[in-house]
Amino acid sequence: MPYEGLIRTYRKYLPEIKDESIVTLLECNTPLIPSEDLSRRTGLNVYLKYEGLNPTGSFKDRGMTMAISMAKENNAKVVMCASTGNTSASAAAYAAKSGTMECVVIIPEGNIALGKLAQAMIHKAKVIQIRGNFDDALNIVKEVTDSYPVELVNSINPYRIEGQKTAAFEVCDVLGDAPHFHAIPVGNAGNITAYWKGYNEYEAAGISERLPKMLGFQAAGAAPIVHGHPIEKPETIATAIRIGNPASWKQAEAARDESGGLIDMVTDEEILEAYKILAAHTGVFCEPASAASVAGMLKLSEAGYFEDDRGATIVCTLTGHGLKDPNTAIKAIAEPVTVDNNLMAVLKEIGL
Ligand code: AN7
Repeated sequence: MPYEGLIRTYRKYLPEIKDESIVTLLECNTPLIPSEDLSRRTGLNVYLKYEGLNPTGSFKDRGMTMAISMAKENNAKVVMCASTGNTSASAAAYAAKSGTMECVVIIPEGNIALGKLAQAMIHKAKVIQIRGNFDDALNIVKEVTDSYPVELVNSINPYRIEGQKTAAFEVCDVLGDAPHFHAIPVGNAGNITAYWKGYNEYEAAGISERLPKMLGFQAAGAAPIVHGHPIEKPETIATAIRIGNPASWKQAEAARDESGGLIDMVTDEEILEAYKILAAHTGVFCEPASAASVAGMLKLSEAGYFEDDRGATIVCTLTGHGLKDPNTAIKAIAEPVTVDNNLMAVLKEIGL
C-alpha cells in the first residue's frame, strides 16, 4: 500500500472525517534519526524526530491537514491564523491544496524567517504584517474569527492538536515503545500538549507501555512558563518561538507535571551552539527554534540531570527545516571564502 498521509494512516485515533473532505500533501511519516554524536555527548540513546522533512518543512503540517480538512467539511471559505512563520506557510499550502479555501495570515513585521514569508506568499495567502508581535496577532485573529465566518487554524483549534499528537504515535511505532524522555521546543505550547496527548492515548490503547518525561524548552528571552508570567516583549533569535503568552500554557504545565518532566529555558547562544553541533556532527540542518530541544538536552546533561539514566532513550523533536532561515545559518558560520578562478588558488585554500 502506498503511504496515504496522516489522516488515513491514523484514522482510528482521530475525529471522524469524510473521505472526500481530506486535504493532504502526504505529510508526516518523518524519520527518527539516531545521533551517535549526541549519544556520545550525553550518555543517552539520542534520536531526532526530523519534522523538517514535512511537505512545508515543519511539524505544522500534522495539525494543518486535520484543521483544513475539517474546515473543508464545514464548508469554510476562508481560514485564518496568526503566525511566527511556520503555521502561515502550512496553512497557505493546505488552503491552496483544498482548491476551495482562501487563507489570511497575520504575522509580526520583521520577525519572520525569510523562507516562511516566501512560502506564505507563493501559496497565495493574503499576508498581513502588523507592527506588533505574535501575541498581538493572535488576539486580532481571535477577534476576527469570533465575529466573522472565518475558520481559525491556530493550535487553539482542537483539530490541530489531534493531528499533531500523531508524532508521538510515529515515535512509538518505530521504537516499539515510548522513549524515556522527550525533549521539545515550546512556543505557543501546542506541540508539547499534542505529544503528551498522543503518548497517553497509545499507552491507554496498550500499544506502548511507557510514558516519557516531557522536557520542554523555551528561549530565555521568551520564557513565560519558566518565569510564571507573560512576557510583554519577547526576544530571541529563534523567531519561531518568540512568543510571550502561549495559548496552551496550562496544558503545557499539565504535560510537565503529569509526566514528571520540566520546562526550562535556553539562551540564544546555547540554541546557536546546538544548531551548529547538529549540522556539523550529525548532518541534520534544523531551524534555530528546533535546536532548543537539543540545547536543552545538552544543558541538562551538563548539569547532571541524566546521571542515573545512562543509556536511556531520548527523542528530540526538530520542529522545522534549517532552510527556512538561511540568514541565521550564514550569520552563524560567517561568509564562504572567494578565490581567483584557477586551480592553484583552490588547492592553496584547501591546504593541498
Ligand atoms: C520551528 O508558526 O507558533 O509550542 O505560528 O515554528 O506548538 O507553538 C510556530 C511554533 C517550535 C513551537 N518550533 O511550537 C507559528 C508558531 C518551530 C515552530 C515551535 C514553532 P508550539
